[in-house]
Amino acid sequence: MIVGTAGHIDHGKTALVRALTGVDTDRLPAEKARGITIDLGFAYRRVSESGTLGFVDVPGHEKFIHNMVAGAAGIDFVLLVIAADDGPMPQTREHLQIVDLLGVERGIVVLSKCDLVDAERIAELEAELRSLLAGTALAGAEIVPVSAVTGEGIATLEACLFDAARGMPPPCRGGRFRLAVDRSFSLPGIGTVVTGTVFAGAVRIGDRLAISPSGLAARVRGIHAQNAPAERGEAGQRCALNLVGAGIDRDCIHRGDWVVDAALHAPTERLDARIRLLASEERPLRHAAPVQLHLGAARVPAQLALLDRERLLPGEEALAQIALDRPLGALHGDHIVFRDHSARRTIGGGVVLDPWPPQRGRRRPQRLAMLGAMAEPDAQQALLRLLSEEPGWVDLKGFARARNLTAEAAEELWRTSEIVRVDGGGAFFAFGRDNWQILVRLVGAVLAEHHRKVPESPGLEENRLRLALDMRRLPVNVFAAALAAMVREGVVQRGGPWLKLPGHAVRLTPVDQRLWEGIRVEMQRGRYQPPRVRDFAQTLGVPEDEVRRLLRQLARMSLVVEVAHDHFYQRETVADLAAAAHLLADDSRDGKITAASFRDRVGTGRKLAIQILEFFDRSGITLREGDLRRIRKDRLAIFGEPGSDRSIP
Ligand SMILES: Nc1nc2c(ncn2[C@@H]2O[C@H](COP(=O)(O)OP(=O)(O)OP(=O)(O)O)[C@@H](O)[C@H]2O)c(=O)[nH]1
Ligand SMILES: [Mg+2]
Repeated sequence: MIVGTAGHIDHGKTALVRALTGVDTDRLPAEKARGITIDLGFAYRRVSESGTLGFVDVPGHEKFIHNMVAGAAGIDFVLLVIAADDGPMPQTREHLQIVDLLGVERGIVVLSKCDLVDAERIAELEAELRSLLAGTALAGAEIVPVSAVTGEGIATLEACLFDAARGMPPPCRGGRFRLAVDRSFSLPGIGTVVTGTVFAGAVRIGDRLAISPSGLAARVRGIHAQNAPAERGEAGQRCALNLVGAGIDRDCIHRGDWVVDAALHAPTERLDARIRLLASEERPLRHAAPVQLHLGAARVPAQLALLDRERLLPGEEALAQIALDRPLGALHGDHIVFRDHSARRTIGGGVVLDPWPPQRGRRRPQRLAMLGAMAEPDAQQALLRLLSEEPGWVDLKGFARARNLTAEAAEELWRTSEIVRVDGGGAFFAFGRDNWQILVRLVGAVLAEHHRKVPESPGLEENRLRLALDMRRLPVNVFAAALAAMVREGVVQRGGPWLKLPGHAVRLTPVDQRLWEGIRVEMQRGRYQPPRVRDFAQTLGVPEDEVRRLLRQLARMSLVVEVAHDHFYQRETVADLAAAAHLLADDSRDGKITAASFRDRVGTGRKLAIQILEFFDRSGITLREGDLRRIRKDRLAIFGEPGSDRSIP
C-alpha cells in the first residue's frame, strides 16, 4: 500500500512520517534551511504480514502544489494532516479537493500538534472537520489526534494504518506494466535509475519496456520494490528500476514520463474526459479555458474545450476535450486535476474517457453518445454499448490499449462478447452482430442493384462499393477488413479489383455477343498467332476502339488475356502455351527452356515467342535466368486448364 500525506504548510506532515518510519524525508539543503518541504519525500515502513508501507510525503506550500499533485497521483491511502492549533487552512482544503479529484477513496484525518491544545479544542475541531469532509470520499474517515512531539496517538494511528493495509483490496494486478516516473538519477556503478508508483501490471528483471512519450526502449537490469531488492515489482508498489538501453540516461527521463510495456506507448496531445468544476469556484468555466493539467506525475499547459455545453457552472460536470501543449501518456480511467493557467488554484478535475479522440466532429451527438458508452467502467459493457452506437464498429487494438488489457484479457473479452471480429493490415475491428448483419445486407443490396442496372459490368470496385454504402461510410481500412471477411464467408466474391455477388456473370449485349463470335472464329483460326486489335477491326469492319473495349471487357470476364499490347489470346490458348512450355522444360536436360526452343515448339515467329515468354515472366509462370527460363509449377494453373487443343506440337 502506498500512503501519501496531504495538508497545509507546517502542519506536521514530515514530522508525522518521521514518527511512523524514523526517516526524515526533508533532505534538500533548501528544505533544511527553510524548514519546509519543497519536493516529494519517500520513506518505507515494514509491517509484518501485510508487507511494506510506502510513504510519499508532499509539500504543503502553495507554490509547490504541482509537486504535491505528482506525489498524490497513484497513492492508495491519504493521511490528511491538520494542525490542531491552526485548524483547517487553505491548502487543507485544496489538498483535500485534489485527493478527492484523484479518486483516492481511503484515508485518515490526522489532528497533529495535539500537545499544543486542550481536549475541548480537539472536540470542537472534530465537529468542524466533519463538515469540511462532507461530500468528499473522506466523509466517513477516522479522525485521529496525535502529537509527533510527545508520541501521543501515534500507536493508535499505526494500528489504524495497519488495519487499513490489511483491508486494502489486493491491487488490481491486471493490465500491462505502467509506472509514473517521479525521479530519475544516476548512481555510480549502477547507472540510470527511475523511481515511481506502479499504476498497473508487473515488471520483472530483464523486461523490455518503453519510455513514454519519448519512445526510447529500455531493459530492466534491477528492481527495488518498496525499497527492497526484488525480482519483480507490481501495481500498488513504489519501485526503483535500473534501466539500460541505447540513449538511456537520467537526463532523457523526467518526472511525468511513464515507463510502460511497449504496447502501451501511444502518446497523445488530446484527451476526451468527463470533468468537474469545483463547487468552490466563483465563476463558470468558459469554453476553451487555458489550464495547467496534471495527469500521473506529469504537468502540462492545456486548453479545455467543453463538448456538451457552452459553460460549466461550479459543482457541475461536463464532457470536455483537452488539447495538450505537448504529448503525454494517458489511458482510459486516468484521473486528471487542473489548475488555473497561472497555477494559483485548483479548479477541477476528472477522468479520461478517450485518450485518442478525433478533433473533427467532437461535439456531434453521435460522438457524445460514444463518450457516454466509453464512460462505462466495465470493459465488456463499454464495448457492447460502443458497438450499438454510431458508427457501429470499434478498433479493438485501440480499445484494448485504452483499457490496458493484456493480450489474454483482450482475447477473453472478444471471445465472450457477442461481436463479429474482422481483421486486415494488422488491425482488428469489431462489429455488433446486428450491425454486421445490416452491413452484409447493405453490401448485398448495393451489389444486386449494380448488377441489375449494369449487367455487362463485372462488379464494383472496392472504394465505389464503400462510398455507395451511403449512410454507413466506413474508413477505408475498416471497410477493407469487413469486405475481406465477407469474401471469406462467401457472401461476396472478388474478381480482380471487382466485387460481385456469387452467381453474377457478365452478360454481353447482343451487339457485343455477335462481335465476340466473329473475333473468336478469327482467334481460333490464328491459334498461337491470333490477329491483333487492328486486324480484327479491318476484317470485321468495326472501329478499333470498339474492338479494344470489348476485348478488355472479355479480359475482365477471364475469357481472353492480353499477352502483349493489343494482342489478345483466348484464355485456354494461354493455358495451352503454358503447358507447352512446361512439357518443353520437362524434355530438356536441365529443366530449362530457351526462346529458340520455345519458338520451335509452338511454331510462331521469334519476336512473338519472346513476347509470350515475357508475358509468362510477368505473370510468374516462368522465372528468367539470363537467356534461360524455369517453369514455376505452382503458377501453371493460373490460366486454368489447357483448352480443347491437346495436340500440342
Ligand atoms: N508541538 C508540536 N510541533 C510539531 C508537531 N509536529 C510537527 N511539529 C513542528 O511543526 C513544524 C513543521 O513540521 P513539518 O513536519 O515540517 O510540517 P510539514 O507539514 O511537513 O510542512 P511542509 O512540508 O513544509 O508543508 C516543525 O517545526 C515541527 O517540529 C507536533 O506534533 N507538536
Ligand atoms: Mg513537510
